Amino acid sequence: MSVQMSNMGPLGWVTDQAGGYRYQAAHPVTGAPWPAIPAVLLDLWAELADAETPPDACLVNLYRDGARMSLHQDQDEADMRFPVLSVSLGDTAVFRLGGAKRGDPTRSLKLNSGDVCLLAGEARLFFHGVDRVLEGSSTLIPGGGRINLTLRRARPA
Ligand SMILES: O=C(O)CCC(=O)C(=O)O
Ligand SMILES: [Mn+2]
Repeated sequence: MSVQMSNMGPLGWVTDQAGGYRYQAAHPVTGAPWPAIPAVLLDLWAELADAETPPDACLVNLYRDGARMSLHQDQDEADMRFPVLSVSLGDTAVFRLGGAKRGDPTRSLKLNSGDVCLLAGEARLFFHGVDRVLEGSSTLIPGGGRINLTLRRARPA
């Protein structure tokens, strides 16, 4: 995967050759807990995703140098009734959204800095990915690129 990743919140989504993809409470290299999810993101989740149950994971993706993300479903969470909410910052992403099956038709849409994407209901398990990032389309991120913050409820409520 060409995207650089970190996390905020009680759980982080990590991967390595030994363990594959998983949620865990500590940074895989340092063993340190992840920093807290900022209040502004918790408020956004309460408003748009779920008013009662907070997210327990916020993935931080950094796209630079032609990084992209292939078409996939978010399915490592315990309860799919909780939506996936993400905030785009910095360079514009060319986002691809399909359907519930890999072969379903897809559409392309741009996610600009400040855009919020909510995968909820039927769309919770829709295939999606990032075809490319339009380098230099924003000056927000020092050093350039795009940051995507993805809030999820990984464990049961
Ligand atoms: O960067 C994005 O907009 C999507 C990220 C994503 O789908 C993921 O991290 O699972
Ligand atoms: Mn995803």
